[in-house]
Amino acid sequence: MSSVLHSPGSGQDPRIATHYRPISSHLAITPPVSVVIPAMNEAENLPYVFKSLPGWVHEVVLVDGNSTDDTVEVARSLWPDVKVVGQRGKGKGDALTAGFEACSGDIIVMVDADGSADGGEIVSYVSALVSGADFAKGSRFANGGGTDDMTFIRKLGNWALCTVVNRKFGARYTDLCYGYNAFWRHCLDKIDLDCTGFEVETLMNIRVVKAGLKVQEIPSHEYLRIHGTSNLRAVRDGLRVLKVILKERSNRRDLRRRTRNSPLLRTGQGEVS
Ligand SMILES: Nc1nc2c(ncn2[C@@H]2O[C@H](COP(=O)(O)OP(=O)(O)O)[C@@H](O)[C@H]2O)c(=O)[nH]1
Ligand SMILES: [Mg+2]
Repeated sequence: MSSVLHSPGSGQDPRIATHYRPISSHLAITPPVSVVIPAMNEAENLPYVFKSLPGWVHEVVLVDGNSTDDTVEVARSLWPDVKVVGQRGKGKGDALTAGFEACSGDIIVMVDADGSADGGEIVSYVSALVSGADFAKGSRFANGGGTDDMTFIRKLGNWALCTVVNRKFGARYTDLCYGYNAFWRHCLDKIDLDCTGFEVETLMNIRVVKAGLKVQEIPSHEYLRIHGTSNLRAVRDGLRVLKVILKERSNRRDLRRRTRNSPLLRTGQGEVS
């Protein structure tokens, strides 16, 4: 559903129509929105995921992690226009990287395929982006957010890692390892993703703050995975996240050292924050 409106008083030639798409009773937008869904053996959960997606999204890109169930067939039957892409390697980070490359929208939303994310929240993410944010970062621990899916150990680990990121990178995040986020496509050039596993969200959250992008947290509720079990292993993946934090920290130190020693950068050209 899309309509053509003229912005009142814009002084624009009325013959140049801008296509606005209503996304709520209060908001109509022009940028096309792509939804990326990484899915590995999620056939049973996909009906819940697709049912909650708003009809106004421009495209849905499903990244299949070599599923051995009917994930791809079910996705195609539920959303006939779904763009199905494969991934080169393994892991959620690898899948998202492939999915982002395949997107044609200006806004990209990441949604898990396990039924834990409510597609009805997409409007809040998109509203934040069209209001000026570069990156709309879901948070289960911001006021109004919540989780039914995290164990005590996962909450503790996420809190500890989030605290380290806030201290080391000057961020003010309330959540770190959460898969529901949205951003303008241009952010991809600044964050240059190069990881394969569940550390992907942490890497994105660190690089957006390092790049000086405008980040807005969106309160989000994470529901229980409906069928199947999580692929995440708290200790193994927690250590991977920690490794990414330390690596990003040391890259930052190297960069500062290089800045101090480089005559070009010392004169203020190509400022490094
Ligand atoms: N394509 C793809 N998707 C994956 C992979 N690993 C996890 N996912 C998907 O990423 C989402 C989050 O994974 P999940 O196992 O629920 O982890 P959790 O949400 O952290 O407990 C789900 O939609 C998974 O199907 C992978 O290697 N490839
Ligand atoms: Mg999950």
